[in-house]
Amino acid sequence: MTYYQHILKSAREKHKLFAVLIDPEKCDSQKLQQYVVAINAYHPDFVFVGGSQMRHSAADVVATLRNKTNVPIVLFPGNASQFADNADAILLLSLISGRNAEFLIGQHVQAAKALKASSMEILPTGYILIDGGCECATAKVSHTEPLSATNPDLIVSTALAGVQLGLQLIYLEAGSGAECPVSKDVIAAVRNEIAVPLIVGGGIKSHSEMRAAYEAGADIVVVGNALEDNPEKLAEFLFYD
Ligand code: 1GP
Repeated sequence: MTYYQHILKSAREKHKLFAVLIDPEKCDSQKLQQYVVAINAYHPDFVFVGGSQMRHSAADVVATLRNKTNVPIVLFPGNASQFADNADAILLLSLISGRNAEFLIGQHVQAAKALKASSMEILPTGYILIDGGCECATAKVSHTEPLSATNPDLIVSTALAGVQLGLQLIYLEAGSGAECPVSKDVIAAVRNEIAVPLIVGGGIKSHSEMRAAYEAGADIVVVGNALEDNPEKLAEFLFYD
């Protein structure tokens, strides 16, 4: 079964998935070891590796995770220079909330041949940046404006257009470290109109915020910042009821 088939099957069966986001830029070898211990103890469904401001490739982090864990590793690259060919899959993000051609198609052209030569599964993803209450790195780096959280109509139309273009996943992103995660209303409005799996991330700091996202219709929740100081906090997301 491919990773996409697994995601589709889980979504159909309402088995919610959880991804830990590791930003190589913020993660030295000691911190990575702490992540390894927590991942092996609590078994998240995926580890996403990437970040919008990474100056280096993610290959070293991916290699360490591959040696020390069995978790599926998905690249979450901010641009073509972050490409690494040793992950299991890649979220090939097109920033469809913005109008910067570089992040809609430009970086993808740069990475296309290397991606074809790799054996990674490609997950074409419509990436929608939504105002999370503070200026986020993705907006800065991509020189795009997030969509207003108070205009669910535009967010829904953007997600619909992404699906109509053939994108297989929609990622609602409030921005790493967002003050306000994507609201239940926005998630539910998008969920109501699209059938492809829905990823939600940005500013999710607690089990209750995670659960709210799932209840509104998220299939995969992504948490990064909330685990950075203490990866053991993964237990609070995955083993709490
Ligand atoms: C960011 O959606 C992810 O791209 C995760 O955000 O770091 O705020 O959890 P946080």
